[in-house]
Amino acid sequence: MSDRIEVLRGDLTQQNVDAIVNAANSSLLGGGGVDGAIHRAAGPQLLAECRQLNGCETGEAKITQGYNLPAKWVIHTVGPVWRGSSLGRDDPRPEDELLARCYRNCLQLTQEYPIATIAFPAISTGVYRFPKLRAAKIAVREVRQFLARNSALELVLFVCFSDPDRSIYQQALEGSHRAR
Ligand code: AR6
Repeated sequence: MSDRIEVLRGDLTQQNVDAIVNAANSSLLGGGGVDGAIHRAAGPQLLAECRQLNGCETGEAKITQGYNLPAKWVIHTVGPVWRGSSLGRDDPRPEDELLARCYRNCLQLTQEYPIATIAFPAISTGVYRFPKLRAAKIAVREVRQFLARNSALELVLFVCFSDPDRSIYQQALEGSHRAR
């Protein structure tokens, strides 16, 4: 495994990193899941800043301060709603590229701001129903590709909310290792 990728079970809002990523919706005005947890932990100033951003398209990313969070920055991205079958077969789907763009655009912002450490949740895999292993493979592929080109980013954390979710990321990491 790359030294610069770690998987852990935990609460994203408690991570001591430069930036955490929010799995938001296109309004950027809060919601449930990890989005709700981030807004609760960051405090009302986060919502006030988000109101200035005029929303965000699926696959795009926008940055705010972290306010009461340990993280200095929050990168808000909007994952795709999974519209494929519940089996999540391997045929390519438009949602795959949209999810990949979320990771790429969040990672790109680390080059434009003083961000050396970043923590991601499993974007789109909750309310938006993206199949979890499929999403983890896309996340791992995009992060590996970015790290291969960018030495400034020191650490990428995948923060999972449960042990089964953590195992899925381990599987995705091991699979991508074998494929290289
Ligand atoms: N730390 C880490 N992971 C978490 C946390 C947490 N505190 N809370 C939830 N997760 P979701 P989505 C995991 O539904 O699918 C919101 O209402 C969760 O177990 O938060 O992208 C937004 O406003 C799951 O694995 O995001 C949007 O409307 C992952 O985070 C919509 O949900 C993502 O689940 C976005 O849906």
